[in-house]
Amino acid sequence: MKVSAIFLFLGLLFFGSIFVSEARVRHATFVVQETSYTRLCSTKKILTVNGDFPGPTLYAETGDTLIVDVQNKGNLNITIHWHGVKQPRNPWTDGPEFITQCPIKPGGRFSQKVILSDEEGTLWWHAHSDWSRATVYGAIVIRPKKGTTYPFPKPDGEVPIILGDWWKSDIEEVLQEFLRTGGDPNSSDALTINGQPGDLYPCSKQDTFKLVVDYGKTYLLRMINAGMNNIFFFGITNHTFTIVGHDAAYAKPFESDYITIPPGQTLDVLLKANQPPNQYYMAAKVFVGGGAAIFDNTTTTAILEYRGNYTAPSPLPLPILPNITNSTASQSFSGSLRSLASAAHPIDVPLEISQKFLFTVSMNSVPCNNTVDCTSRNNVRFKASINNITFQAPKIDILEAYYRGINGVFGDDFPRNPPLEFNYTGNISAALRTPRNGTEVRVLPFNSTVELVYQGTNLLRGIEHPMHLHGYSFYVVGWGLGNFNKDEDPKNYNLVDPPLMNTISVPRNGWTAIRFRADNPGVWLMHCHFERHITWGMEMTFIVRNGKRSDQKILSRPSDMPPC
Ligand SMILES: *[C@@H]1O[C@H](CO)[C@@H](O)[C@H](O)[C@H]1NC(C)=O
Ligand SMILES: *[C@@H]1O[C@H](CO)[C@@H](O)[C@H](O)[C@H]1NC(C)=O
Ligand SMILES: *[C@@H]1O[C@H](CO)[C@@H](O)[C@H](O)[C@H]1NC(C)=O
Ligand SMILES: *[C@@H]1O[C@H](CO)[C@@H](O)[C@H](O)[C@H]1NC(C)=O
Ligand SMILES: *[C@@H]1O[C@H](CO)[C@@H](O)[C@H](O)[C@H]1NC(C)=O
Ligand SMILES: *[C@@H]1O[C@H](CO)[C@@H](O)[C@H](O)[C@H]1NC(C)=O
Ligand SMILES: *[C@@H]1O[C@H](CO)[C@@H](O)[C@H](O)[C@H]1NC(C)=O
Ligand SMILES: *[C@@H]1O[C@H](CO)[C@@H](O)[C@H](O)[C@H]1NC(C)=O
Ligand SMILES: *[C@@H]1O[C@H](CO)[C@@H](O)[C@H](O)[C@H]1NC(C)=O
Ligand SMILES: *[C@@H]1O[C@H](CO)[C@@H](O)[C@H](O)[C@H]1NC(C)=O
Ligand SMILES: *[C@@H]1O[C@H](CO)[C@@H](O)[C@H](O)[C@H]1NC(C)=O
Ligand SMILES: *[C@@H]1O[C@H](CO)[C@@H](O)[C@H](O)[C@H]1NC(C)=O
Ligand SMILES: [Cu+2]
Repeated sequence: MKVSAIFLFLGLLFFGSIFVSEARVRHATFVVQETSYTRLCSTKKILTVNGDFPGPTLYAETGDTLIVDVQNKGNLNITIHWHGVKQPRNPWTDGPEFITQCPIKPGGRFSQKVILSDEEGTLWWHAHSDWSRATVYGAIVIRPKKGTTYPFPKPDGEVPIILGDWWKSDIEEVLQEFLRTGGDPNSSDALTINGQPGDLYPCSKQDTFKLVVDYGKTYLLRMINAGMNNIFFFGITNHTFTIVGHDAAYAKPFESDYITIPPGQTLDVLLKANQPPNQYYMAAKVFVGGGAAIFDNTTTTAILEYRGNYTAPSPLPLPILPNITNSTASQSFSGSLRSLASAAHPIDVPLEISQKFLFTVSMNSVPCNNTVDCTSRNNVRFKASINNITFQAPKIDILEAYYRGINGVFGDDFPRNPPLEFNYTGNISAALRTPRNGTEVRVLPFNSTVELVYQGTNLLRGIEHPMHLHGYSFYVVGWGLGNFNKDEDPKNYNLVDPPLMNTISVPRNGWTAIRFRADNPGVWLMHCHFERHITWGMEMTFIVRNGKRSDQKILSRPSDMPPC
């Protein structure tokens, strides 16, 4: 009896690991609604999913499909984006408003298919309409499917650590004021870890996020920067991290006392609980290379608590993080990311390039007539651009217009190169600062191989830009400071183990080169992940054409697409 039961059990394990590896379909319901939350001693209503802040974590295994029934019971138009999910052939439910769909209006709903393929690790979802993503976000955890394993010892525990920010005011009011004045938006009043500011802020001690660990065990921290406008430094007092993944791809492990994480990016980080049992601070603060901009100069904390019998010091010492303007620290961390590039996790970086682009990413200004709001800025409003085009959102989404052949919604002439060559990172004449408006896309043939160099400029002022591409991950093959040199810099590209990312921070007054194969047909947004920059117009769209075979074409349009 006993023996046969054990055999049955082993048999199940055996078959389980060999045969039950087919991708599964999982279902979830997201009800977008207004919910009261108290932070920093005051209560306000925020938009949430299912009443949770941060929102629910979606769990999946590699290759699964999730079907999320999104219901808008809030008071604003909303869309939801699955950040870093490639959605093969399925731009329909990618989420960016007026790019792949019109927003879900209050009372409306949209059943969104989230098709995972080779992503493994940590991704996240967030609103992609107005500034709702300030509170509408959550983690996507993608574990190895049955029969496969992590390329490192299985951690004893895992936890999403989501960095964010909090405004005392309603985020919609912050946005409206920002749109009206044309200046910088108000900075946040607090930074957050898993939705909590932590005990350095008023009225926040008791709800500070706490991670309880056992001495000797290893924990996988699934780090996500869901912040609106800032790159973060993060660390834990007396502990060293081992970085093992980024943007749902595996990394060559390396150690660091701190991490740098731009908005949009994720990092998988192993934490060994190998210090004397005690309480330790986790802390995050912003990194601002650009200097002059308004930013939140506070520190958010959470507590790493070992199980045991001890008296914690009071106050707890903070981790030593690079100071707020330390670009070297930011760049040397990001520059340490490498693909695992092993037999089990090979890379596939395009070597022959068929489509080459140089895109300037710039801060701009336009004349402003409004003497009330603009005088303090010499009568200008801030804007941003890619190749000197400030994106204008269309009234009908680009995907719909493309699919149905509706003319006049977008142009297909997004410039391959900057319209004007100048010393991008030098002292630039103010006369060049005014961009032009446009709703231009760049069409890519199916399966073309793309190299895109982002060139930061010093047009209004130099600043980092965390650039994010929908529908793809890309290899970051090079970066540097100053102007990209098309003859010299490619000689130093890393084509051996470049990191596979969906978001990469272009250094201030520097450049970053990425490569990808355009094998996912669809309409895919590319933009800076600083929310103020996307609002100022730092975005453009790629349309990747269908291939010849039936399995290389965009899937058919879901019948419940939200109407425009
Ligand atoms: C933005 O900050 C200014 C200055 O502190 C304040 O007067 C204003 O009310 C703030 N706006 C919002 C929407 O919070
Ligand atoms: C943390 O490290 C510092 C410096 O090495 C040391 O003085 C301190 O005792 C450590 N804290 C704990 C709780 O071990
Ligand atoms: C940020 O805050 C720290 C600590 O309060 C202070 O020393 C520093 O001068 C501030 N930096 C800026 C740029 O305001
Ligand atoms: C914790 O340690 C203190 C001091 O060493 C001791 O008095 C106490 O009994 C211990 N408590 C437990 C639950 O072990
Ligand atoms: C950061 O480091 C630089 C160089 O050491 C220093 O000039 C600056 O004052 C520091 N800033 C802060 C906020 O500590
Ligand atoms: C910047 O950070 C790096 C790495 O943490 C450190 O070695 C360097 O001294 C820091 N530089 C400044 C100016 O603070
Ligand atoms: C400023 O406003 C005036 C009147 O409203 C208008 O005639 C003028 O063209 C405007 N100038 C600019 C640069 O927009
Ligand atoms: C571009 O401007 C930078 C900063 O002013 C300067 O160092 C550099 O020499 C200039 N490059 C060219 C090619 O003029
Ligand atoms: C951008 O385009 C505008 C309008 O054509 C032009 O005035 C400006 O000089 C251009 N700036 C750059 C950097 O190309
Ligand atoms: C660009 O668009 C903005 C906002 O839609 C508008 O106010 C501005 O006049 C436009 N500029 C040009 C040069 O068309
Ligand atoms: C894409 O192009 C490569 C050559 O660059 C070729 O080997 C591959 O078969 C093509 N893939 C598809 C799906 O057409
Ligand atoms: C919601 O979106 C629709 C377009 O789909 C637009 O007509 C409407 O004005 C928007 N409502 C708000 C409150 O922004
Ligand atoms: Cu930007």
